[in-house]
Amino acid sequence: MSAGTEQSSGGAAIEDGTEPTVGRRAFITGTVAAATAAGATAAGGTAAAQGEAYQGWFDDVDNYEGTVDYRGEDEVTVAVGAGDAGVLFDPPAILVDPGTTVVWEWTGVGGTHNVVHEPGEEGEAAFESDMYESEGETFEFTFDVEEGIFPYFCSPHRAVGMKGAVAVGNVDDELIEPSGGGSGGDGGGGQPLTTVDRILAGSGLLIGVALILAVVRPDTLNPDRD
Ligand SMILES: [Cu+2]
Repeated sequence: MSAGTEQSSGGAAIEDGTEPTVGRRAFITGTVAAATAAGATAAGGTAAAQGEAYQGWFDDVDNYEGTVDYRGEDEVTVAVGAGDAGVLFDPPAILVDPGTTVVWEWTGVGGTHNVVHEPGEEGEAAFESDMYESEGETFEFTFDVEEGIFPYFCSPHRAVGMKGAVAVGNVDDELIEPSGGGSGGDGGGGQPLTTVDRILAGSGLLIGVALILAVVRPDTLNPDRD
């Protein structure tokens, strides 16, 4: 697996420290290198997981994190023109039951969009919408198949990653719970902080700073200790 090759760079940094003054500097360098290697390994693992179900289709899609599981619903809505620039589908990857109708609804952001099935080498597109720009326009398609994955894209914005996929039946991917319709999801989030909250938050920050200072202070790494 690739994890092994990622980690080797950390070891090399320590082995290079052949001078007599190795002590503290080598230790710190080694720690930083190990942390970096761990981060690189984690990122690599995520990328590998994404490729399997959709064969790389989502590699350049900014808002893809997994497949939102809408099984049990007769009708599912996907936004056309999401994200800051309005050039994303949201959610980009969904899982539905056979016979479910997917409704793409235009947000009015990002210019003109369409929804076009990418059939790969197997043949004709199963669905292709007209071009729309205005908020509230819709296009729908009912997936009357037992199983399958239907990648699709927006023609004007395919090159910037405006791509999605509908999986029917099941999919080999990380499944995400639907967020619940977008209204009132996180109730208390907008309330202002009380004074007590601020003091608690402030002291937490101070403790964090104190811990960092304690770690960095030279006498905590005293080479004469033994
Ligand atoms: Cu578009």
